[in-house]
Amino acid sequence: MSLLLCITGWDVAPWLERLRRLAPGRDIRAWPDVGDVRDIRFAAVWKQPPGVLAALPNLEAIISLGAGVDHVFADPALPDVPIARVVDPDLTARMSEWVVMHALIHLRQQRLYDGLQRRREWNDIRPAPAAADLRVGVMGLGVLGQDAARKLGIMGFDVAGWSRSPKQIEGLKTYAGDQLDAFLARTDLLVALMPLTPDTRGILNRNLFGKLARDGVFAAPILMNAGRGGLQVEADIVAALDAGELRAATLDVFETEPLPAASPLWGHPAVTVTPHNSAVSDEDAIGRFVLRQIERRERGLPFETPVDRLRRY
Ligand code: NDP
Ligand code: OXD
Repeated sequence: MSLLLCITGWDVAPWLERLRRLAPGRDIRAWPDVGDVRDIRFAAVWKQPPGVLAALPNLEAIISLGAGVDHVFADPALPDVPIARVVDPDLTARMSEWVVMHALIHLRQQRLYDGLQRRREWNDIRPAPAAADLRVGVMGLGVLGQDAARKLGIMGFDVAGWSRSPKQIEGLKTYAGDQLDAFLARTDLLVALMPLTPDTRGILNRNLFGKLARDGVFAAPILMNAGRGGLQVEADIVAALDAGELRAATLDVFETEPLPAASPLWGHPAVTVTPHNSAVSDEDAIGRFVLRQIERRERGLPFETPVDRLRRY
Protein backbone atom coordinates (compact mmCIF):
# COMPACT_ATOMS: atom_id res chain seq x y z
CA MET A 1 0.00 0.00 0.00
CA SER A 2 2.73 2.47 -0.95
CA LEU A 3 2.10 6.19 -1.26
CA LEU A 4 3.82 8.21 -3.96
CA LEU A 5 4.34 11.92 -3.54
CA CYS A 6 4.34 13.45 -6.99
CA ILE A 7 5.11 17.14 -6.73
CA THR A 8 6.49 19.80 -9.05
CA GLY A 9 6.82 23.51 -8.35
CA TRP A 10 7.22 22.92 -4.60
CA ASP A 11 10.13 21.37 -2.72
CA VAL A 12 9.21 17.72 -2.28
CA ALA A 13 11.74 17.01 0.51
CA PRO A 14 9.76 18.63 3.36
CA TRP A 15 6.62 16.79 2.25
CA LEU A 16 8.44 13.47 2.24
CA GLU A 17 9.93 14.16 5.68
CA ARG A 18 6.54 15.29 7.01
CA LEU A 19 4.57 12.30 5.77
CA ARG A 20 7.21 9.82 6.88
CA ARG A 21 7.20 11.44 10.33
CA LEU A 22 3.39 11.38 10.52
CA ALA A 23 3.15 7.77 9.27
CA PRO A 24 6.42 6.05 10.24
CA GLY A 25 5.18 2.56 9.32
CA ARG A 26 4.11 3.42 5.79
CA ASP A 27 6.15 3.06 2.60
CA ILE A 28 6.23 6.60 1.21
CA ARG A 29 8.19 7.50 -1.91
CA ALA A 30 8.76 10.69 -3.83
CA TRP A 31 8.72 10.98 -7.61
CA PRO A 32 10.96 10.50 -9.56
CA ASP A 33 12.27 7.78 -7.17
CA VAL A 34 9.23 5.60 -7.69
CA GLY A 35 10.90 2.21 -7.36
CA ASP A 36 8.68 -0.70 -8.41
CA VAL A 37 5.64 1.02 -9.93
CA ARG A 38 3.44 -1.96 -9.00
CA ASP A 39 3.71 -1.09 -5.30
CA ILE A 40 2.05 2.31 -5.57
CA ARG A 41 -1.62 2.37 -4.52
CA PHE A 42 -2.02 6.06 -3.65
CA ALA A 43 -0.61 9.28 -5.05
CA ALA A 44 -0.57 12.64 -3.29
CA VAL A 45 0.03 15.24 -5.97
CA TRP A 46 0.70 18.87 -6.77
CA LYS A 47 1.08 19.53 -10.52
CA GLN A 48 2.13 15.98 -11.32
CA PRO A 49 3.99 15.71 -14.64
CA PRO A 50 1.67 14.34 -17.34
CA GLY A 51 1.79 10.58 -17.68
CA VAL A 52 3.48 9.77 -14.37
CA LEU A 53 0.27 8.55 -12.73
CA ALA A 54 -0.76 6.61 -15.84
CA ALA A 55 2.38 4.51 -15.42
CA LEU A 56 1.22 3.20 -12.03
CA PRO A 57 -0.74 0.01 -12.82
CA ASN A 58 -2.17 -0.49 -9.30
CA LEU A 59 -3.03 3.12 -8.49
CA GLU A 60 -6.29 3.20 -6.48
CA ALA A 61 -6.75 6.88 -5.72
CA ILE A 62 -5.28 10.37 -6.06
CA ILE A 63 -5.21 13.04 -3.38
CA SER A 64 -4.60 16.64 -4.38
CA LEU A 65 -2.31 18.43 -1.96
CA GLY A 66 -4.31 21.57 -2.65
CA ALA A 67 -7.96 22.52 -2.42
CA GLY A 68 -7.96 23.15 -6.16
CA VAL A 69 -7.68 20.25 -8.59
CA ASP A 70 -7.17 22.00 -11.93
CA HIS A 71 -3.51 21.00 -11.64
CA VAL A 72 -4.58 17.34 -11.41
CA PHE A 73 -6.85 17.54 -14.45
CA ALA A 74 -4.10 19.23 -16.47
CA ASP A 75 -2.71 15.71 -17.00
CA PRO A 76 -4.20 14.39 -20.28
CA ALA A 77 -3.39 10.81 -19.20
CA LEU A 78 -5.08 11.10 -15.80
CA PRO A 79 -6.08 7.61 -14.59
CA ASP A 80 -9.78 7.04 -13.94
CA VAL A 81 -9.56 6.59 -10.16
CA PRO A 82 -11.21 8.53 -7.32
CA ILE A 83 -9.74 11.94 -6.52
CA ALA A 84 -9.86 13.84 -3.22
CA ARG A 85 -8.99 17.47 -2.56
CA VAL A 86 -7.90 19.26 0.58
CA VAL A 87 -10.54 20.80 2.79
CA ASP A 88 -8.97 21.95 6.01
CA PRO A 89 -10.25 24.40 8.63
CA ASP A 90 -6.85 26.05 8.99
CA LEU A 91 -6.60 26.64 5.23
CA THR A 92 -10.15 27.97 5.13
CA ALA A 93 -9.56 30.33 8.04
CA ARG A 94 -6.42 31.72 6.47
CA MET A 95 -8.10 32.35 3.13
CA SER A 96 -10.81 34.28 4.93
CA GLU A 97 -8.15 36.30 6.74
CA TRP A 98 -6.75 37.31 3.35
CA VAL A 99 -10.17 38.19 1.96
CA VAL A 100 -11.27 40.22 4.97
CA MET A 101 -7.90 41.96 5.29
CA HIS A 102 -7.83 43.08 1.65
CA ALA A 103 -11.51 44.04 1.65
CA LEU A 104 -10.76 46.26 4.65
CA ILE A 105 -7.66 47.70 2.97
CA HIS A 106 -9.91 48.78 0.08
CA LEU A 107 -12.70 50.01 2.32
CA ARG A 108 -10.35 52.06 4.50
CA GLN A 109 -8.34 53.27 1.45
CA GLN A 110 -5.15 52.11 3.13
CA ARG A 111 -3.13 52.25 -0.09
CA LEU A 112 -3.82 56.01 -0.28
CA TYR A 113 -2.68 56.41 3.33
CA ASP A 114 0.49 54.43 2.53
CA GLY A 115 1.26 56.99 -0.19
CA LEU A 116 0.44 59.93 2.06
CA GLN A 117 2.73 58.58 4.76
CA ARG A 118 5.61 58.24 2.30
CA ARG A 119 5.07 61.88 1.31
CA ARG A 120 4.74 62.95 5.01
CA GLU A 121 1.26 64.33 4.28
CA TRP A 122 -1.39 64.55 7.03
CA ASN A 123 -4.67 64.20 5.18
CA ASP A 124 -7.93 62.64 6.32
CA ILE A 125 -9.50 61.25 3.13
CA ARG A 126 -13.22 61.75 2.44
CA PRO A 127 -15.61 60.17 1.75
CA ALA A 128 -14.94 57.47 4.34
CA PRO A 129 -17.61 54.83 3.71
CA ALA A 130 -18.66 52.25 6.29
CA ALA A 131 -18.48 48.52 5.54
CA ALA A 132 -22.24 48.45 5.09
CA ASP A 133 -21.84 50.90 2.20
CA LEU A 134 -19.70 48.49 0.20
CA ARG A 135 -21.49 45.72 -1.67
CA VAL A 136 -19.20 42.71 -1.81
CA GLY A 137 -19.92 39.86 -4.21
CA VAL A 138 -18.30 36.50 -3.58
CA MET A 139 -18.00 34.41 -6.75
CA GLY A 140 -18.03 30.77 -5.67
CA LEU A 141 -19.94 29.75 -2.57
CA GLY A 142 -18.06 26.58 -1.70
CA VAL A 143 -16.04 25.86 1.39
CA LEU A 144 -13.89 28.98 1.00
CA GLY A 145 -16.49 31.34 -0.43
CA GLN A 146 -19.04 30.61 2.29
CA ASP A 147 -16.55 31.12 5.09
CA ALA A 148 -15.24 34.35 3.57
CA ALA A 149 -18.78 35.63 2.96
CA ARG A 150 -19.75 34.94 6.56
CA LYS A 151 -16.69 36.70 7.95
CA LEU A 152 -17.14 39.67 5.61
CA GLY A 153 -20.71 39.84 6.93
CA ILE A 154 -19.44 39.91 10.51
CA MET A 155 -17.32 42.92 9.57
CA GLY A 156 -20.49 44.62 8.34
CA PHE A 157 -20.02 44.43 4.56
CA ASP A 158 -23.16 44.09 2.44
CA VAL A 159 -22.40 40.61 1.06
CA ALA A 160 -23.92 38.48 -1.68
CA GLY A 161 -22.65 35.35 -3.37
CA TRP A 162 -22.96 33.55 -6.69
CA SER A 163 -22.57 29.85 -7.37
CA ARG A 164 -23.44 27.27 -9.99
CA SER A 165 -26.30 25.71 -8.04
CA PRO A 166 -28.87 27.72 -6.02
CA LYS A 167 -28.21 28.02 -2.29
CA GLN A 168 -29.99 29.26 0.78
CA ILE A 169 -27.51 30.57 3.30
CA GLU A 170 -28.72 32.43 6.35
CA GLY A 171 -27.80 36.10 6.26
CA LEU A 172 -26.50 35.99 2.67
CA LYS A 173 -28.08 37.15 -0.57
CA THR A 174 -27.46 34.38 -3.04
CA TYR A 175 -27.49 34.22 -6.83
CA ALA A 176 -26.93 31.20 -9.04
CA GLY A 177 -26.19 30.26 -12.63
CA ASP A 178 -27.81 32.67 -15.07
CA GLN A 179 -28.34 35.29 -12.35
CA LEU A 180 -24.72 36.31 -12.79
CA ASP A 181 -25.52 39.69 -14.37
CA ALA A 182 -27.87 40.64 -11.51
CA PHE A 183 -25.19 39.61 -9.02
CA LEU A 184 -22.55 41.69 -10.80
CA ALA A 185 -24.85 44.71 -11.07
CA ARG A 186 -25.01 44.96 -7.26
CA THR A 187 -21.29 44.31 -6.68
CA ASP A 188 -18.76 47.03 -5.80
CA LEU A 189 -16.06 44.62 -4.69
CA LEU A 190 -15.85 41.27 -6.45
CA VAL A 191 -14.08 38.41 -4.66
CA ALA A 192 -13.36 35.38 -6.86
CA LEU A 193 -13.03 32.09 -4.96
CA MET A 194 -13.91 29.69 -7.74
CA PRO A 195 -12.20 26.63 -9.15
CA LEU A 196 -10.57 26.76 -12.56
CA THR A 197 -12.61 24.58 -14.91
CA PRO A 198 -13.44 24.72 -18.61
CA ASP A 199 -16.53 26.78 -17.60
CA THR A 200 -14.69 29.34 -15.49
CA ARG A 201 -11.49 29.89 -17.47
CA GLY A 202 -11.15 33.57 -18.38
CA ILE A 203 -14.42 34.51 -16.68
CA LEU A 204 -12.79 37.59 -15.08
CA ASN A 205 -12.58 39.57 -18.30
CA ARG A 206 -13.35 43.09 -19.47
CA ASN A 207 -16.89 42.19 -20.49
CA LEU A 208 -17.60 40.98 -16.96
CA PHE A 209 -15.92 44.02 -15.38
CA GLY A 210 -18.27 46.18 -17.44
CA LYS A 211 -21.26 44.59 -15.69
CA LEU A 212 -20.12 45.45 -12.16
CA ALA A 213 -21.81 48.27 -10.23
CA ARG A 214 -20.79 51.84 -11.01
CA ASP A 215 -23.12 53.55 -8.57
CA GLY A 216 -21.28 52.52 -5.42
CA VAL A 217 -19.33 54.54 -2.88
CA PHE A 218 -16.12 54.34 -4.89
CA ALA A 219 -17.71 54.80 -8.35
CA ALA A 220 -15.52 52.15 -9.98
CA PRO A 221 -15.55 48.51 -8.81
CA ILE A 222 -12.70 46.55 -7.24
CA LEU A 223 -11.53 43.04 -8.15
CA MET A 224 -10.00 40.49 -5.81
CA ASN A 225 -9.00 37.01 -7.02
CA ALA A 226 -7.62 34.21 -4.88
CA GLY A 227 -9.22 31.37 -6.85
CA ARG A 228 -6.93 30.65 -9.78
CA GLY A 229 -4.97 32.78 -12.21
CA GLY A 230 -6.67 31.08 -15.14
CA LEU A 231 -9.95 32.71 -14.11
CA GLN A 232 -8.57 36.13 -15.03
CA VAL A 233 -7.50 37.81 -18.25
CA GLU A 234 -4.61 39.91 -17.02
CA ALA A 235 -4.41 42.14 -20.10
CA ASP A 236 -8.11 42.99 -19.52
CA ILE A 237 -7.46 43.81 -15.86
CA VAL A 238 -4.69 46.25 -16.76
CA ALA A 239 -6.76 47.80 -19.56
CA ALA A 240 -9.81 48.15 -17.29
CA LEU A 241 -7.73 49.74 -14.54
CA ASP A 242 -6.11 52.17 -16.96
CA ALA A 243 -9.52 53.09 -18.41
CA GLY A 244 -10.99 53.66 -14.94
CA GLU A 245 -13.41 50.76 -15.39
CA LEU A 246 -11.84 49.10 -12.35
CA ARG A 247 -10.65 51.07 -9.33
CA ALA A 248 -8.17 48.49 -8.05
CA ALA A 249 -7.25 44.82 -8.16
CA THR A 250 -5.84 42.57 -5.44
CA LEU A 251 -4.53 39.33 -6.88
CA ASP A 252 -3.08 36.25 -5.22
CA VAL A 253 -3.09 34.06 -8.33
CA PHE A 254 -1.84 34.63 -11.86
CA GLU A 255 -2.02 33.27 -15.39
CA THR A 256 1.67 32.34 -15.03
CA GLU A 257 3.21 31.63 -11.64
CA PRO A 258 5.57 32.84 -10.38
CA LEU A 259 4.34 36.14 -11.85
CA PRO A 260 6.92 37.03 -14.52
CA ALA A 261 9.14 40.00 -13.68
CA ALA A 262 7.95 41.70 -16.89
CA SER A 263 4.27 41.62 -15.88
CA PRO A 264 2.73 45.11 -15.71
CA LEU A 265 0.81 43.97 -12.64
CA TRP A 266 3.92 44.23 -10.45
CA GLY A 267 4.33 47.96 -10.83
CA HIS A 268 0.74 49.05 -11.43
CA PRO A 269 -0.27 51.63 -8.79
CA ALA A 270 -3.77 50.14 -8.43
CA VAL A 271 -2.68 46.51 -8.12
CA THR A 272 -1.76 44.55 -5.00
CA VAL A 273 0.11 41.31 -5.63
CA THR A 274 0.48 38.44 -3.16
CA PRO A 275 2.46 35.32 -4.18
CA HIS A 276 -0.29 32.66 -4.15
CA ASN A 277 -0.11 32.53 -0.39
CA SER A 278 -3.56 33.75 0.61
CA ALA A 279 -4.25 30.39 2.26
CA VAL A 280 -0.77 29.57 3.46
CA SER A 281 -1.48 26.54 5.63
CA ASP A 282 -0.39 24.33 8.46
CA GLU A 283 1.35 21.69 6.35
CA ASP A 284 1.22 19.05 9.08
CA ALA A 285 -2.56 19.41 9.02
CA ILE A 286 -2.53 18.81 5.25
CA GLY A 287 -0.27 15.78 5.78
CA ARG A 288 -2.66 14.35 8.38
CA PHE A 289 -5.55 15.00 5.99
CA VAL A 290 -3.81 13.01 3.24
CA LEU A 291 -3.10 10.07 5.55
CA ARG A 292 -6.67 10.11 6.87
CA GLN A 293 -8.02 9.85 3.31
CA ILE A 294 -5.78 6.86 2.62
CA GLU A 295 -6.86 5.16 5.83
CA ARG A 296 -10.49 5.70 4.86
CA ARG A 297 -9.96 4.08 1.47
CA GLU A 298 -8.15 1.17 3.10
CA ARG A 299 -11.17 0.68 5.38
CA GLY A 300 -13.47 0.71 2.36
CA LEU A 301 -14.85 4.19 3.11
CA PRO A 302 -15.21 6.99 0.55
CA PHE A 303 -13.04 10.09 0.64
CA GLU A 304 -14.27 12.90 2.90
CA THR A 305 -13.87 15.39 0.05
CA PRO A 306 -14.36 13.62 -3.27
CA VAL A 307 -13.88 15.52 -6.52
CA ASP A 308 -16.55 15.30 -9.19
CA ARG A 309 -14.75 14.32 -12.38
CA LEU A 310 -17.47 15.74 -14.62
CA ARG A 311 -17.64 19.15 -12.90
CA ARG A 312 -13.84 19.09 -12.41
CA TYR A 313 -13.98 20.45 -8.87
P1 NDP B 1 -15.53 24.35 -3.61
O1 NDP B 1 -15.52 23.26 -4.59
O2 NDP B 1 -15.96 24.06 -2.20
O3 NDP B 1 -16.44 25.55 -4.13
C1 NDP B 1 -16.41 25.98 -5.46
C2 NDP B 1 -17.54 26.98 -5.65
O4 NDP B 1 -17.46 27.51 -6.97
C3 NDP B 1 -18.91 26.34 -5.51
O5 NDP B 1 -19.81 27.19 -4.86
C4 NDP B 1 -19.33 26.14 -6.96
O6 NDP B 1 -20.73 26.14 -7.17
C5 NDP B 1 -18.73 27.36 -7.59
N1 NDP B 1 -18.58 27.14 -9.03
C6 NDP B 1 -17.81 26.23 -9.67
N2 NDP B 1 -17.98 26.33 -11.00
C7 NDP B 1 -18.88 27.31 -11.18
C8 NDP B 1 -19.49 27.89 -12.34
N3 NDP B 1 -19.19 27.45 -13.57
N4 NDP B 1 -20.37 28.88 -12.16
C9 NDP B 1 -20.69 29.32 -10.92
N5 NDP B 1 -20.17 28.82 -9.78
C10 NDP B 1 -19.27 27.83 -9.92
O7 NDP B 1 -14.08 24.97 -3.60
P2 NDP B 1 -13.33 25.77 -2.45
O8 NDP B 1 -14.23 26.84 -1.94
O9 NDP B 1 -12.74 24.85 -1.47
O10 NDP B 1 -12.10 26.40 -3.27
C11 NDP B 1 -12.33 27.24 -4.38
C12 NDP B 1 -11.05 27.42 -5.16
O11 NDP B 1 -10.15 28.24 -4.42
C13 NDP B 1 -10.24 26.16 -5.42
O12 NDP B 1 -10.76 25.44 -6.50
C14 NDP B 1 -8.86 26.72 -5.70
O13 NDP B 1 -8.71 26.97 -7.08
C15 NDP B 1 -8.85 28.03 -4.95
N6 NDP B 1 -7.89 28.02 -3.86
C16 NDP B 1 -6.89 28.95 -3.89
C17 NDP B 1 -5.96 28.99 -2.87
C18 NDP B 1 -4.90 30.00 -2.87
O14 NDP B 1 -3.92 29.85 -2.15
N7 NDP B 1 -5.02 31.07 -3.63
C19 NDP B 1 -6.02 28.06 -1.74
C20 NDP B 1 -7.12 27.14 -1.81
C21 NDP B 1 -8.00 27.14 -2.84
P3 NDP B 1 -21.68 25.00 -6.52
O15 NDP B 1 -21.69 25.29 -5.04
O16 NDP B 1 -22.99 25.24 -7.14
O17 NDP B 1 -21.04 23.68 -6.86
C1 OXD C 1 -4.81 25.17 -3.24
C2 OXD C 1 -3.83 26.23 -3.40
O1 OXD C 1 -5.48 24.82 -4.20
O2 OXD C 1 -2.98 26.41 -2.50
O3 OXD C 1 -4.93 24.67 -2.10
O4 OXD C 1 -3.88 26.96 -4.38
